[in-house]
Formats: sequence, structure tokens, C-alpha cells
Amino acid sequence: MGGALGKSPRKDCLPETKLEAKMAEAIQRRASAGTATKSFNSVILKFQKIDESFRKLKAIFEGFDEDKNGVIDQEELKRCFFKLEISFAEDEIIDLFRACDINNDMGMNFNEFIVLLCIVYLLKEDITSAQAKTSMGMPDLEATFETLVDAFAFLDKNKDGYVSKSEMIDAVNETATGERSSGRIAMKRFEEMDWDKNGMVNFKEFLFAFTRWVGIDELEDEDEGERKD
Ligand SMILES: [Ca+2]
Ligand SMILES: [Ca+2]
Ligand SMILES: [Ca+2]
Repeated sequence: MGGALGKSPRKDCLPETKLEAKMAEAIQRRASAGTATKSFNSVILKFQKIDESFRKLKAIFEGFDEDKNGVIDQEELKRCFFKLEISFAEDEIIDLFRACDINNDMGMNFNEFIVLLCIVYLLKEDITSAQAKTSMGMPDLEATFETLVDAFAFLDKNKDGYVSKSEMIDAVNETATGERSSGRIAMKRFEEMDWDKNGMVNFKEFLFAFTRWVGIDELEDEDEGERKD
């Protein structure tokens, strides 16, 4: 009713979609429950392990790309969810697909697929906690997803489901004691994450930044390079 005309500050406009609202809620719950992550540095130290775990997913990705065109389309994704026994409603799958298709080519490329699965992990875990832990049947990968969810919950100090610039700076400063450059590094990391430049990083933006930091984009370039020879 009333209030609809009232101009709200930018932050109150978030979340922008139903899916984003669900993600933020799940993160809020996680952040409230406390996290195992002690510092942002400890997350950076895990980059290589995260990278290895992502690379193992490549073969699985290729298996689900049935027509071998390099992307997983909506039909392929539905079959993928069926095989992995991920019980999402069809409209939820489409929402996820649209949210992760950042280059708008109506397909999930490898890094979009990683982000999509990690969001599935976050949302699934939220539904049935303990027993859902390994229900995707990929324990290694799910351990990696857990690291990422936990890292994001760690960064989200005020538990609103988003990471703000000041939260990022606080997190980096906590560990890098007395280093003058640490603030600048935090800013740089934050700007790499905040794609739409609205001053807040949601879980999806965080995940896309991760696939770049650990070098998944490079992996795709390498593959193309090999084909040229
Ligand atoms: Ca395909
Ligand atoms: Ca795409
Ligand atoms: Ca926050």
C-alpha cells in the first residue's frame, strides 16, 4: 500500500530478484550461525586447492554438454539436475540459469556452470541441512563450495547477505596487521568483485570473482589456444 512511492536508499533496493533474495537469506542464516573461516588470507591460501577441485569438474561439465557445443543449454541443465538428483522446480532452474548466464548466450559455459552449482549447493543446504551435505554426489566439490560459502559468510560481518566495501576492508585489515598496502589490496579485490558497481557484492558476484582469481578463465583460453595449433 503506502510507502511504495518513497525513495529508498540504494541498499534497500537489494535484492533485485527472488533468487537473489533467497541467496541473501541463506547467507544471513549461515553468517548468524558463525563461520569456520578465520581470515581472508586463509581463503587466499586455499586458491590452489579450489582451482584443482574446479578443474576436476571440467569432465563432468563436458559430460552434461551433450551436443558438445561448449555450453550447457536449458534442456541439458534440466537433465543435469535430474541426474544429480537436484530437486529444483523448473522455474527455479530457469531463474538460476538466467542469473548465471552473464554473457547472455543462453548457455552455461564452464565458469558460469561452476557458479550455478555453488549457488545450488548454498540453496540446497539451506533446505535440509545435514543430509543434503553430500547429496550432489561430489564430496570433493561440495567441500570446495562449503569453503566459498563459509568465506562469504565470514566477510559479511553485519549479516545482511551482502559484502560491502567496508566489510571487505575490515576483513583484509584483520590479518594484514600494519601493512600499508593492505587497504589498497582490499579495495582492488572489492572492485574486482563488484561488477555492477553498486557498492555491494552479492554471493554470485563473489563466485564469479573467484573463478577468475583461481584461473578458470585462463583454463578456457588455454583450451582454445590448443585448438589453434
Ligand atoms: Ca550444449
Ligand atoms: Ca553464458
Ligand atoms: Ca554485509
